[in-house]
Amino acid sequence: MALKVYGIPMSTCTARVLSSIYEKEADFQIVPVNLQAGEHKQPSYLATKNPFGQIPALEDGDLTLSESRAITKYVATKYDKGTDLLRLGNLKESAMVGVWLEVEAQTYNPPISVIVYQLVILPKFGGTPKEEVIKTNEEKLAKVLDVYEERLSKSKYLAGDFYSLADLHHVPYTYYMMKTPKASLINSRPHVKAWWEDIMSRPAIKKATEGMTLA
Ligand code: GS8
Repeated sequence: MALKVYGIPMSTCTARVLSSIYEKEADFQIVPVNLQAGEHKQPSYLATKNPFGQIPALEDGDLTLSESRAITKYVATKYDKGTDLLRLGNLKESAMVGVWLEVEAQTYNPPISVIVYQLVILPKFGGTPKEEVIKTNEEKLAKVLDVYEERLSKSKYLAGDFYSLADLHHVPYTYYMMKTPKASLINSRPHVKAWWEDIMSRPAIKKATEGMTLA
């Protein structure tokens, strides 16, 4: 039975889920959620998809999941075919994937999601970006990316010399930031830039980002 993804491809967290599904070559269908109409805040969505009223959600038979990063882990674990995203057959490698999954969620995502909100999402809805907020988060992200530059000078990908879910989780927000002048944060660091270009050359990531039309 095909997976059902509730969301919209232009949403960052939906794109994260779609990236993992494409990497695993799994069958799926997307069930669009009309955010403008507030469909994600309706009692039936809250009761059956996500009590926090957000996209994406995943349905696989009688299992319903929310939280994009939990969904990608489920997809990566469930399917043998496609890219080995978790390296579960190798304890040390999978532990390193775990480390960099945490780094993305706890350290990279907080500043980059603010930058993308300010420069991409807010202007789409008529808001004005706050320079001070952008500057603070740019400084934070620059420090994080200095660590990435060092790391990626020693290994091709974050968890080691293999592409993993940890790299994939960076895709959606980085993709939108690369459409802004803050792309310089990536482009000014040669190893980070090469890593990003490598990720973007992957067929699964090309497909997932095709739908990211917000920027
Ligand atoms: C965040 C989901 C989220 O922010 C996850 O799935 O990773 N931690 C969660 N969803 C946003 C769209 S971002 O692509 C959303 O649903 N926004 C509408 C709203 O909050 O009302």
